[in-house]
Amino acid sequence: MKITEIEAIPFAIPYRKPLRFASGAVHRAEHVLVRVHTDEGVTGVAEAPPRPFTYGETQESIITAVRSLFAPEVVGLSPVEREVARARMHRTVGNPTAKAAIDMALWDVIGKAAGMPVTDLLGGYADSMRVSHMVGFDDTEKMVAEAERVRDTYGITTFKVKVGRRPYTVDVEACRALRERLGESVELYVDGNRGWTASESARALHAMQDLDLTLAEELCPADDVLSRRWLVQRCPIPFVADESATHTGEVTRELLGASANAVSIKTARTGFSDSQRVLHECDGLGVEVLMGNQVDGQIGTMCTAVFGAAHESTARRAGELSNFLDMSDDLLTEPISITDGAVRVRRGPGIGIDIDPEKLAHYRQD
Ligand code: MUC
Ligand code: MG
Repeated sequence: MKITEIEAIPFAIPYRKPLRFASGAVHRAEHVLVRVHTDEGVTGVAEAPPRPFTYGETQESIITAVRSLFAPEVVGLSPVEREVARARMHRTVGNPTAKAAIDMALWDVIGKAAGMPVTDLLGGYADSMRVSHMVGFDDTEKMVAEAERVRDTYGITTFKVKVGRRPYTVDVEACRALRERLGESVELYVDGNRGWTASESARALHAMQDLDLTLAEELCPADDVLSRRWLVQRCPIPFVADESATHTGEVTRELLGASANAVSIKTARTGFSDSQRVLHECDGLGVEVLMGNQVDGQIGTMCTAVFGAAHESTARRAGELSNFLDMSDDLLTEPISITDGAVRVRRGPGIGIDIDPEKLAHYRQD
């Protein structure tokens, strides 16, 4: 089987409610659908979400990278030559979500051709993942109301609270209200998206020490090297590297530099192949991981679930799988459902998703 074409299709779906956080906000899912075609009629799909505030990619840059840089290198290969495709794509630096979408679409082709779910090919550890819901910036009352609604509607009991506002006491108040109103039975952790300095972070952690937070993610910039190390040394809970650890080299630097001691894995930026590299690196070092969300749509969310459920250490924690709930629509023929706080992976071949042609025709922008 040979790869004959790689399509990069821009689409835009509005959010019902934008997600706001310290490094930016997402109002519309202006993503890129990547489709890998083969000479045997098997097609693989994945999506690339542009996040300029994290990776510098835009919808236009992803399309150009796929069409002009990567497709010419990958067309003509067999879909199982993933390492060849990877080596060729990595001659170009950056462009993580464009590379990741091609990698995951290749896995989708391989799964479909083999008649097997990709989650089984990756590891087949579990058939579902517990869901963690991200609560973005808002008035405290609205943040509490959203968490209560998500808990009552979907059975979700793990919440990542966005922090990093100034003064830091605004976020402390929101986290305190969430703990008081949701009770002891929910898990709460925080993500600062580099919004605070290390000293603000230390004061915020001190002010929240009685809230039983389980993780602190990217509270201050990793580039503030010494103060970040200072903070991580004093942090009483695992300090998660997310945007500072976007590939194995950065993971090594952050962990060995004592600037983090847990890692967020995002299939949107490391696909399946490089997510496995990051995971195995963390497993080997005895470092905790969690499955993060790049404000993914349902395609990206299913990719995260497929990878997270496949491995023991990613299935241990709840994965961030619910951002799509705030989108007004999506492209799948069979939408993802969250039941009893969990997303099930599908038993069909490949990633387990099909694109609805009418929805794609409606939302595509080219
Ligand atoms: C997250 O975990 O930070 C927001 C910015 C980004 O890069 O990802 C999202 C969620
Ligand atoms: Mg994060």
